[in-house]
Amino acid sequence: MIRPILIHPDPRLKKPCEPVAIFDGALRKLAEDMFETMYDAPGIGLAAPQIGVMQQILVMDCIKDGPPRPMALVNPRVIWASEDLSSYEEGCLSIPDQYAEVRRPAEVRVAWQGLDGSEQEEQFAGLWATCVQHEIDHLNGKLFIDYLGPLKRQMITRKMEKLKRERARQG
Ligand code: K1U
Ligand code: ZN
Repeated sequence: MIRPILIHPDPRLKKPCEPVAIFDGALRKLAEDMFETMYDAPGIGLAAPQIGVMQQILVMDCIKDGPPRPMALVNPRVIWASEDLSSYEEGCLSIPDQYAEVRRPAEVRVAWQGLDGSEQEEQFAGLWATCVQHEIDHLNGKLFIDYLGPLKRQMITRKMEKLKRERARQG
């Protein structure tokens, strides 16, 4: 089921999420809906608060060409980050059509739980590293525009307020 994606500003996009404690069919259905919503958008990642679910789960698939690699990360945490940084022009499904350069660690090692509760660990580089950090930020109530200066952030926020007013009028 494709779920509606929340658009900034929304208080749910600013709040930290709760850790997942129960690994059951409802969690697997949530992940399934998140993959469907992400691929439909289309996007390369999606975090649960973007669909209004305040739990620590994210999905991503950064393969552009070739067979897909859908990944679902529950309770993810960065356990190591490289000192060297890389810059990428990020976008966000909750901030449509707005892009900005963000500098983040070029490589990160992330630990998480699978949908069955099993412990997992992997090192990410390139677009995967950028995406997993962007999605973990969502779980902590942080958006990529929080890395920008106040003027740029305010300009984007005003555009999003206008977009939401227009969408509400259209019904
Ligand atoms: O979390 C999100 O809002 C999803 C976001 C992830 C992301 C993009 C770029 C850098 C870091 C994280 C997106 O997927 S925006 C859409 C996008 O980047 C894209 C869409 C279609 C094809 C390729 C990329
Ligand atoms: Zn985002």
